[in-house]
Amino acid sequence: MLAAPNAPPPELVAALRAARFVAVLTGAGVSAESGVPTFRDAQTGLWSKFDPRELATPSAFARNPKRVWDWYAMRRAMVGRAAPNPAHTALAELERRVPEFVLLTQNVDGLHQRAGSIRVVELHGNITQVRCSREGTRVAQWDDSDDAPPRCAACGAFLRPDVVWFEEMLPDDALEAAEDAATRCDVLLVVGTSAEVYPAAALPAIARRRGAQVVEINPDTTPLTAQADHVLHGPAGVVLPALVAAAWSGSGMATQRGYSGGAPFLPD
Ligand code: BV8
Repeated sequence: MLAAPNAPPPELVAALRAARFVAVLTGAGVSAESGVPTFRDAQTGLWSKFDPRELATPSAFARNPKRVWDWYAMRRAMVGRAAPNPAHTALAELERRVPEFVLLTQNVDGLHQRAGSIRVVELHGNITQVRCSREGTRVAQWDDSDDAPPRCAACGAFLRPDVVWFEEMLPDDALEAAEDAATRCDVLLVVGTSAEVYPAAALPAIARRRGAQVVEINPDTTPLTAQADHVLHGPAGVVLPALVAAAWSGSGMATQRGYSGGAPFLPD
């Protein structure tokens, strides 16, 4: 039973309120409370049932395109049934409270955007999107008939999920935005990730080297725990709303991006 965490440390609350640029790195744990299984959870994790090498690599798709397509179709349906949870909502709220913000996610479920987050960088793509496996062009419509995977209307090649598979490079613009955020942020929140998949797992060390405060939010320990400046052990859906509320509720004026110094913006 995940105990309610203690109140966030006051020095962290102060750092968050004073931050000019807050960056957030999320993993599957932030969607766990939405019923989307994580990867590594021993029982419920996707990787406890399926071998990533057999499903999330270009060679797996080449070997058995139908198996890979069906697996992603199953996950796409699961994500379609899920809804953002209070962790997603709190991050959308945080974005509205700080002068500069970016959310770097390893998740392909699109739940951050559905919760109202705007500045989201999808490091590993988005499972609700599909593209031609040869030309790379995204397609909006495709029929999920049993002759899976469907083929590209232009060149006849198989369509594939618009995600980054293992042994595939991340999109340049996403990687650039991530490295820029890690080097310029004052605070980096690392939420719900086991910090084992690279290059995403290298971002906290970059931020720390540049003097940012690194905060881990996770019920368990990870390879990052020992290096983090603050560790909040608990479920993101409980810890994040508490942290945002502690930083901005009842404490008078809060900054609001685009806030132009008129009548003070009072938190609701
Ligand atoms: C690449 C999309 C060049 C698809 C994904 C350096 C060292 C070692 C290996 C490498 C290296 N550099 C590159 C590699 C290889 C590889 C890699 O990192 N391998 C790992 C396994 C060691 N990286 C790559 O292949 C990358 N590409 O490097 O290209 C190249 C070219 C040729 C050959 C080599 C390299 C591409 C990586 C992206 C792969 N695509 N996803 C899909 O989704 O199907 S990765 C996928 O798995 C996710 O996106 C995510 O990144 C990762 C899962 O991690 P998490 O999200 O953290 O989830 P996990 O379940 O592990 O953990 C959940 C956490 O949440 C836990 O800590 C748990 O305690 C916590 N939690 C649970 N409940 C809650 C919670 N937290 C808060 N609240 C809760 N309620």
